[in-house]
Amino acid sequence: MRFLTAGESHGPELLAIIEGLPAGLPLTEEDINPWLERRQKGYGRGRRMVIERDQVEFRAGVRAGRTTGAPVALAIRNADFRNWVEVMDPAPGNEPRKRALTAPRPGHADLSGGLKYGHKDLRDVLERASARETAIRVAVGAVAMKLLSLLGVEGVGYVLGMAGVWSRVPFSWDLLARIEASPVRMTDPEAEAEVIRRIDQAKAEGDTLGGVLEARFRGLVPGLGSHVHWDRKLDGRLAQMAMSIPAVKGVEIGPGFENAMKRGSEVHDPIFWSPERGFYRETNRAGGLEGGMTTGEELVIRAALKPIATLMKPLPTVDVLTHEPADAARERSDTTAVPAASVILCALSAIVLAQAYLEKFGGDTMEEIQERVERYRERVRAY
Ligand code: EPS
Repeated sequence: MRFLTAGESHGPELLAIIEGLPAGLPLTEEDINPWLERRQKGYGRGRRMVIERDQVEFRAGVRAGRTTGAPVALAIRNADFRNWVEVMDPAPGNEPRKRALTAPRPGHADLSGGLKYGHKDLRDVLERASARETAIRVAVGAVAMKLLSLLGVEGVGYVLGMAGVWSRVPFSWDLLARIEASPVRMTDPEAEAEVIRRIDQAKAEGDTLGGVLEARFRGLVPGLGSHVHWDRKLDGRLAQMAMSIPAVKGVEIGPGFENAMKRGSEVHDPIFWSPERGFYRETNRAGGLEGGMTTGEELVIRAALKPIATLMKPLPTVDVLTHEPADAARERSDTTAVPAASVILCALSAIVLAQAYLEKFGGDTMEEIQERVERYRERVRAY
């Protein structure tokens, strides 16, 4: 399964084409829209999220509530486009550019993208670099989640810490409703209250905030990915996907960085066997991956999100036309998007996991894949 996306933040719509899905995957807009809604939420978002009501539209590959095996094309319209028709017009004209951006924001793609592609209106960079693109990738992730759910896999994304405040309530699958109800997707109500206070404060001061996100999956079979070649290692592929989320600057599997300072005897998860469970672990400090393959324990992937690069109290920069010192551009922006990023991390990780399932179990129909997974589960139980 592979996919591409297209679309600008203020263009007419965002698009994705997914190729390689099996036929017979039940799929409706209602499998996707709740993920889009979740991604839009989160305390600290800006006015743009009031304008948008992200809804997916099927453009190809789905008939009568099921995939046909043909490429699936998805679209999400940008409601804000109506305010940007002239600025985003693909026809020649619009010169000098309206709403041109010439003061690159430190920490954004503006300057590197401008240098690389030779743009002096940095809007040509930022429109595509914008995290708006993650809306359509989350739609692809929701399709992947649907496929995984039919194979017995569940996933969730939440926030471990943000704005300098760590959650002190460890994750449990019993807390899913609490996470969904939390405006910052945290398990800990006390931490949540302090985070909200700090978001209000940062907003008032024209500043932005980052945080640490975690995605978890349970129900995965062992042996997804492979140890045999570098580009088949699942941890590497998950890390690449996580790093592709705008503003992510660090990734770990389970408590990867914490483990690095401990002894092996404190880190590795002893192996047990029982007739009911087969092989299992009582700890999961490996985060569900060994040798680039799933162990069958929960998969835990973490990512560090830097604070958003658009500051209302701007940082110093240099104008790319005049070469004079300037204040960095002040596009409308979020104070923080950490809660949304946790939803994105989960959805995008699901794409990698769905790909790993399709590679291992192949098949042109959903039924074939389900049969193969079931047979493999039996083999693993009997091993
Ligand atoms: C973004 C800037 C803001 C965010 C946007 C990402 O958009 P705008 O400039 O239109 O206010 O709201 O995020 C989204 C639109 C979204 O759907 O997540 C940026 O520059 O990255």
